[in-house]
Amino acid sequence: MKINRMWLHMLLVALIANFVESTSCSLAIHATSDLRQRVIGRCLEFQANQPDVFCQENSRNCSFIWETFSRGFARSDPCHVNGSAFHDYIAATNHSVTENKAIFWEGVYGLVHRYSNRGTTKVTLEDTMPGYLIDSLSFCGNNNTSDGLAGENTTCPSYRPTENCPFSAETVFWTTASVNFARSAVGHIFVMLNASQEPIYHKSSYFGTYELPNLTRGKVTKATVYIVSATRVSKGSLCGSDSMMELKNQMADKDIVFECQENPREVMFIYCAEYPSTDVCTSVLTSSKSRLSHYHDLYLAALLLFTFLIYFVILRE
Ligand SMILES: *[C@@H]1O[C@H](CO)[C@@H](O)[C@H](O)[C@H]1NC(C)=O
Ligand SMILES: *[C@@H]1O[C@H](CO)[C@@H](O)[C@H](O)[C@H]1NC(C)=O
Ligand SMILES: *[C@@H]1O[C@H](CO)[C@@H](O)[C@H](O)[C@H]1NC(C)=O
Ligand SMILES: *[C@@H]1O[C@H](CO)[C@@H](O)[C@H](O)[C@H]1NC(C)=O
Ligand SMILES: *[C@@H]1O[C@H](CO)[C@@H](O)[C@H](O)[C@H]1NC(C)=O
Ligand SMILES: *[C@@H]1O[C@H](CO)[C@@H](O)[C@H](O)[C@H]1NC(C)=O
Ligand SMILES: *[C@@H]1O[C@H](CO)[C@@H](O)[C@H](O)[C@H]1NC(C)=O
Ligand SMILES: CC(=O)N[C@H]1CO[C@H](CO)[C@@H](O)[C@@H]1O
Repeated sequence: MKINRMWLHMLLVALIANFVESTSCSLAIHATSDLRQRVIGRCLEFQANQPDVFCQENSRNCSFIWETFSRGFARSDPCHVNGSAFHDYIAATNHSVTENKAIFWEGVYGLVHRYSNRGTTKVTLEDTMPGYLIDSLSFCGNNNTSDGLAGENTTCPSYRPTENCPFSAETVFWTTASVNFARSAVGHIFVMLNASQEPIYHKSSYFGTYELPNLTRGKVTKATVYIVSATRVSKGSLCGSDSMMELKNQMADKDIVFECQENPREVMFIYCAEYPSTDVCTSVLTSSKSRLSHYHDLYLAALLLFTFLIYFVILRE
């Protein structure tokens, strides 16, 4: 689940193809090295950060979790991993998702995770245990190694399914995790989408294919879509697009109330902290500045009034 990174990597790969041999550590498309240590380390860290949830009695066994994960794809054909390969892993890591906090997304990897703030503001799949442990890792099976896992010098197929590689370990993992996350969503859900994707909502996206169909009717009551655009938009131009109408209808089929917001302030403040000079940010920042100077004017007026009052009191005495 890292579309922006994927593009970045493709660009990087194209740019530095000549240096591949000497810079293997920068290439995420290679199988992640020290996979076991990293998954177990993340597992310990995830639980340590939430002592109230994963207290002594409820703590999960990270070695066991690693075994359920690696067993899923060890020694298997890199492009035809069994569809139930990660069921044990999901069962071992699964937990409930806080009501009204689940946020789904497409094409906004960096922004949605800065916004969700590790599950504080909202909860993405990558903020839950099943997703957190595996986020941005690259992995696949290999029959030539002692543990059956691809080593750091092997390239693993991406999570994006292709015709020749429809069921890579990463594809099967993220589809299974996405389906499970959607089933765990309760109450008011959120969906962050990227205005530069055409169409903004696509039925064949991860969200459209694995998540939306698995939202539970009656359990999920309302959906708010946040559309993020780097340029200013006239009100309704994105929310009124055909693909949003299609999404609204699909939600209605599940009795989910649909709401759509273009460049919502709470998201744009996060976005603009990183990209202050983009077109949309200059307007967001200007409007908050003018409000500030408005307060400043009020303050000056109050100060002036106060001075006059003091002046009259002193004059009278
Ligand atoms: C944790 O799981 C591992 C692997 O399955 C097992 O060997 C170990 O005994 C378990 N530890 C505890 C404390 O249950
Ligand atoms: C790997 O080896 C196992 C056991 O020998 C075999 O069952 C499996 O088909 C092999 N997988 C691949 C992808 O060759
Ligand atoms: C996939 O795994 C399930 C459960 O382990 C098993 O019943 C099924 O036969 C497997 N399918 C294939 C094609 O190997
Ligand atoms: C995971 O947890 C959610 C919420 O508690 C539940 O709805 C779902 O059925 C669970 N899935 C599995 C595979 O245990
Ligand atoms: C939206 O997608 C475009 C094109 O892929 C990308 O350049 C941009 O960074 C994305 N926006 C966000 C907020 O991630
Ligand atoms: C495993 O080894 C065989 C024989 O040396 C080789 O043909 C094959 O490409 C290797 N597979 C991987 C995934 O490295
Ligand atoms: C990967 O390749 C590098 C450079 O060729 C080599 O030093 C290293 O031992 C290889 N690692 C593995 C696990 O084969
Ligand atoms: C209950 C339900 O609709 N499950 C669906 C979840 O998503 C997968 C993948 O699209 C479907 O195959 C299931 O039928």
